Amino acid sequence: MRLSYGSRICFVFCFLIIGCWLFAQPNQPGAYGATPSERQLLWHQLQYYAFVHFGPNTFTDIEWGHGDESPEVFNPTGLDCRQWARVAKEAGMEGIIITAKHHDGFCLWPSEYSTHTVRESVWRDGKGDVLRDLSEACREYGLKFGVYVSPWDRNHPTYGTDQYNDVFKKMLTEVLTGYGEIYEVWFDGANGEGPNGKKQVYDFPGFAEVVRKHQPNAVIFSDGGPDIRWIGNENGYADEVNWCTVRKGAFYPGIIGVNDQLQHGHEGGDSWLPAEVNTSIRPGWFYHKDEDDEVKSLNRLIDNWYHSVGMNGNFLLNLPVDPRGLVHENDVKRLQELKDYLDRAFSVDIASGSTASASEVRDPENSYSAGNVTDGNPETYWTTPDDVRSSWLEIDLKGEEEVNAILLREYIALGQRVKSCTVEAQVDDNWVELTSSHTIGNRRIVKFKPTTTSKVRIHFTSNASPIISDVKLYRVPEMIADPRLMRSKDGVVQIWSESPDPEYYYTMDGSEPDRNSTLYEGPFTFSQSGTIKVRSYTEGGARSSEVITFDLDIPKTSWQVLDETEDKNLDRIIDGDPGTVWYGRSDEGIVIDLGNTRALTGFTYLPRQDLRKGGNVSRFD
Ligand code: FUL
Repeated sequence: MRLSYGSRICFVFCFLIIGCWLFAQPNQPGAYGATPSERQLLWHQLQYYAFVHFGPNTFTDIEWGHGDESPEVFNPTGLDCRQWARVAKEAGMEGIIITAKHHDGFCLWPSEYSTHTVRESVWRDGKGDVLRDLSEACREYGLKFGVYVSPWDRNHPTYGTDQYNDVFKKMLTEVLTGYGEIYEVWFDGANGEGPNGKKQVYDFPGFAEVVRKHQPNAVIFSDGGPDIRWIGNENGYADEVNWCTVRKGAFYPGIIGVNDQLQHGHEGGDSWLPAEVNTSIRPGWFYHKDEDDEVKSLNRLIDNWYHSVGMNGNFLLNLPVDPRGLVHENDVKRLQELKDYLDRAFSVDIASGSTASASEVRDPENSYSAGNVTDGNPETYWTTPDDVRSSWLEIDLKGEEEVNAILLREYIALGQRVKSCTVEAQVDDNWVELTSSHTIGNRRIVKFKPTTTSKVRIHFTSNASPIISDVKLYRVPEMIADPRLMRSKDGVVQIWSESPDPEYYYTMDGSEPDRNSTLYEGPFTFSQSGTIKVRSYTEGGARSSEVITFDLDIPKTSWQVLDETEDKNLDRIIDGDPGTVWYGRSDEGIVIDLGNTRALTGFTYLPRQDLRKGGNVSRFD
């Protein structure tokens, strides 16, 4: 074969570039175990983006539409996707994923393959298209655009037959080809009955092929990937052990009973499948007016941030758009408070540019020195010879600084290696332990007690030589913990919090408490239904927490759990104490005698709180 002159020039040029690169990176460490794909690496550069749940449920005030709602219920009075994008951008978010179709089957775009869409609604005389508006707004505000498309469809007449998989692929094709670049496709594993009472056997490999064909750079999310996995809970909590690796085939969309494994991943797993951490800013995914004062507190969102972005995950925070078609003012306010906290916490890296040394350096003549971890460049890294499994890095701040948080990053393009680490500071010539942690992965942020020091040392235990690209140190603001409240079975209310010695002021008439409200002086009896709002004050009133609202329903004074199983712990489910737990077998019923006849319209239950996972009821009668 004879190459043209142009091709030869091109060939020589490529050869030179590769040669220079190899020369610049001699003795480069090899990859360890599973590594991320290009599209996963792009996703790892993100941290925080919005989920938007919007559709007929927004207007019918329910979470799961039945699919038989009239399309006319969908009628936002002032839909403004530019407001959503502006709010997300100002909150520091990097993208928006919209429920293009939820389980009720209603399409937010005028799909040719359904008669249950915006086209059939009265909104904008059936000429509107939410995906068009939102994709354009995202482009205008420099945000990424993603789509949630529910395979479960309680409206489509073909659901439950082979034909439906083709219908779904065609719908997907419309979404993936009509609205520009899409960065993430979110597949919900939920699989219930359709209008004909049948369930669907989903063709997930076929759905993924459609995504790859039309949006090759988009990552596909589901419980089991193929690109991004669910974290195993909807509360917004990853765990200290969070491997990006999993055993091939261990997870698939809709899998149940493995939430614990989803949360932790598998050490040494042969597939790269990192976790996305999702939760809603309110209790529900969709908007409900009666949740306007149940927007998660700033403390709670900060906690979610440290347990997602700070625990090797990306944070997907849901904003339930309201019936006007806007992100509600209360949610906007909270998002701005979170942004303000994050700016105050992370805009100054105290370790930036400081010198660093290490127990060992791979090939000291070349570019793997300890100083790479403080140069602010995530593409440079410190590493050791191949056989090192236990090592340390020391950061010299050149002068005393007060620090209370550390950020660590592994160079994950070459695999996830660190199993655990311990952080120490030199205080009065002694090394004192500040904190310890398990896995690192793409990003780990750990808070510790404010400490004044000039030297910080991190010890690593790893499954292969450690490769660390970043170490940053911060002085993050300390928050006043949210007040907590509990009413015992006999109606006695107690208020407490994790902050030392605050004063609590409360109201029972729905007004916002301040220091003129009732001071909490100890447990008191509250034996009716109603709302108690509490705010804590510290430093003689100079600093205060947010107001936390507690809705207390029917008092349980006359309740009794009928103990048919001799299980002494049954009383724990009505003792009002969120810290006590009752475990039942999944087929066991519980009988509660309310002591008198009452008209009931619903019930709530509180799953186990301490593990931040598990304990959820999946079915009940
Ligand atoms: C779940 C759905 O059933 C909820 O409605 C919501 O969309 C959540 C994000 O995923 O599986």
